[in-house]
Amino acid sequence: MDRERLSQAVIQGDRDAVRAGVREALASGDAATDILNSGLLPGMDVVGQRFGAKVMFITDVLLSARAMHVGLGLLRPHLVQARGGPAGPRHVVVVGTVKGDLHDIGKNLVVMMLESAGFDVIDLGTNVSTEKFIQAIREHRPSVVGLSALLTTTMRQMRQTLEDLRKAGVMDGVKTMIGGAPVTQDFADTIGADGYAPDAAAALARVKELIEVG
Ligand code: B1M
Repeated sequence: MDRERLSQAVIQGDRDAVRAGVREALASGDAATDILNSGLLPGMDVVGQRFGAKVMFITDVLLSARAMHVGLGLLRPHLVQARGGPAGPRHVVVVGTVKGDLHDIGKNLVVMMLESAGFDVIDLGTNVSTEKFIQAIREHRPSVVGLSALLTTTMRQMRQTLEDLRKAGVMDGVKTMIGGAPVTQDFADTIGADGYAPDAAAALARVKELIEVG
């Protein structure tokens, strides 16, 4: 299946076609990153535009998101293949989508990217309360905590979560990174996050930098 048809399968929320398309592309030796970047993600971009323009509705978007999950699930082992990781001590990264926000496709890509570089990732999922972050930080002692948000409303929650984490006194030696479509470097500076990344590849680079700086 060519990339255009794979994008169409995501747009139409056709899980079977996405499954078949990704399998076919992998079987013919295509790189997982290429299938992701030129097939699945452009489809999701169109979904976002059509949803914004009110020509697609929430139920359609859900179907597309589920189809996307099927595709990512198949690509996951290939994207995470390089696991082996940086020399020296293993670093833990705790990641979650903040409270009130259910978007996880981008966060999951960030998780895959970090795992592929050998980080131990504790993925708290979506709609993550501050208490859950605190518990995970106490339990796993991460080097970095990553927050994702896709809604302008939950960007505010990011600020709140960071404030609450600092107040809870669990952030000694723990860096913070934020990301998600509406998030910017300016916003990260405003709320005092240590890092910001616009995409999954940049997220990996940023985590490495944050750990090196110490
Ligand atoms: Co939602 N949604 N949605 N949605 N949705 C958006 C975000 C929206 C922009 C659509 C639109 O209007 N055009 C809009 C937000 C508007 C705004 O806030 N200004 C919106 C809305 C309004 C809503 C609801 C409120 C709709 C409603 O109920 N009326 C509702 C909210 C639910 C909630 O969260 N409480 C809602 C629901 C949903 C679904 C559940 C149907 C579904 C999510 C399913 C899921 O994730 N499991 C969904 C989807 C799929 C989208 C769009 C179409 C696609 C998002 C996506 O997956 N993109 C989205 C439109 C858009 O963004 N253009 C939209 C692909 C993904 C790979 O990109 O997530 O940006 P992204 O991740 C990137 C980077 O941002 C970055 O790296 C990733 C990979 O490169 N990144 C990080 C992400 N997290 C990072 C963390 C990092 C670093 C980088 O460090 C920790």
